[in-house]
Amino acid sequence: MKKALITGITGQDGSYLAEFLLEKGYEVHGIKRRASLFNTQRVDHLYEDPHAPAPRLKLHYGDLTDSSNLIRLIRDIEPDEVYNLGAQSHVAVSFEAPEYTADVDALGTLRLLEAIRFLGLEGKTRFYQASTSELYGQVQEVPQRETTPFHPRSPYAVAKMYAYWIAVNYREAYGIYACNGILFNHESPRRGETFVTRKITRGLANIALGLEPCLYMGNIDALRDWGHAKDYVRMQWMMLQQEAPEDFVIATGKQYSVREFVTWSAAELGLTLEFSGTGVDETATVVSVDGDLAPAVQPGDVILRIDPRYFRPAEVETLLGDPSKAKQKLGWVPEITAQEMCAEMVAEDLKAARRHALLREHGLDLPVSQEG
Ligand code: NDP
Ligand code: GDR
Repeated sequence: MKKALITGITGQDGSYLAEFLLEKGYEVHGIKRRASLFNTQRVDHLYEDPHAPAPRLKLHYGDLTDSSNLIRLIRDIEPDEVYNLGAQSHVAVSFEAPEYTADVDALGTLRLLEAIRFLGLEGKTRFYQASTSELYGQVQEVPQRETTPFHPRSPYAVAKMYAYWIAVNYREAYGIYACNGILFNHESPRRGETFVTRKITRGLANIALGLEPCLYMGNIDALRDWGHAKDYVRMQWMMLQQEAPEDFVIATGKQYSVREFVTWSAAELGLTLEFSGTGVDETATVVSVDGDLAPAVQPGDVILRIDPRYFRPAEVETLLGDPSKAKQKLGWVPEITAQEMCAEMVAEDLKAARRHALLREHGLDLPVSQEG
């Protein structure tokens, strides 16, 4: 039985990848962080009682800032594959916590590679690095492919650039089978609530049921190439099954604006919007309401405003990937469109909003947070 170790198993991608590898018959080990509240919601459905005869999912406490912990885990597990998905992954937060982001995202990657080398596992353990389209930042070529020069635009992207190159370096210097997946934005109903797509689907579902009055957004002109996390974790595994390690761009090759994503999400709730004004004065007003999914909304309601607090000190305005290499060499093509993904996300967030509304009806209210 092959063994995989996933850092970031409690995150969006980690949870889908764990499901995928368990289905493939792997023994899956994951690193979770100690927190004062439970933080394993995304993998709880995969949980197996550790007292069961042979559980195939095992979670270990650890942290990418702790070398001795990483060395001990890799020594004990001797994984065939390490998927380094753990990161402080929020671009805007990286401007607030640049040093911590560098420690986890850049040096954390080095610590894992050093552990593999130090333990003499170069010939056994294959390494996947969660690289990112944020490396392209201020884009030098459209669409972006494996050979496009990097110009990172945030402390997150600069840290990920170090991680990218240290993975390449350990491949060249020590022969470690290390691959970078340069993944463009990918989302799902498990996406963190402060990333833009989830903020929109969750916010509009809450507005539909009267739990929030208005969505406050940053730069809705930003253009992204959005795929579904389920499609993207399949590719993370495929990359490590090749004879020789290589880096791949993973994207859909289609680009939409944040404003378009808002329009699709509203349409899923039966709402037609009109955007008016420019810059910080732009708003979205409801023009018509079809069906009964948004009982709390009336035509004329302003449900989106711009709040400059969500602008970033340096913005990545546009990203569009070219996944041709992944298609040609690995036969990978994304199966879920951005619109289908948006519909799935809205449907899930509407269910959550209904649960919340029901609690409120019974006097058991919870606060609704809208940071991000
Ligand atoms: P998430 O933010 O959902 O998950 C990040 C994971 O990393 C969580 O499990 C988190 O733990 C863990 N983590 C954070 N800090 C540490 C630390 N110090 N030590 C150990 N673990 C830590 O990210 P995604 O699942 O969306 O992304 C996975 C990876 O892919 C990340 O590296 C991200 O930067 C990268 N990426 C993501 C893209 C996307 O569009 N989703 C695109 C390109 C790259 P906890 O649950 O406790 O917070
Ligand atoms: P990104 O994702 O920065 O691309 O990083 P995010 O969803 O946070 O932002 C996408 C774009 O939307 C704009 N935007 C807003 N973003 C947020 N979060 N909140 C808002 O209110 C808002 N309004 C507009 C942003 O300015 C940006 O242009 C994600 C992360 O998953 C990274 O870890 C990953 O590496 C990259 O995708 C690829």
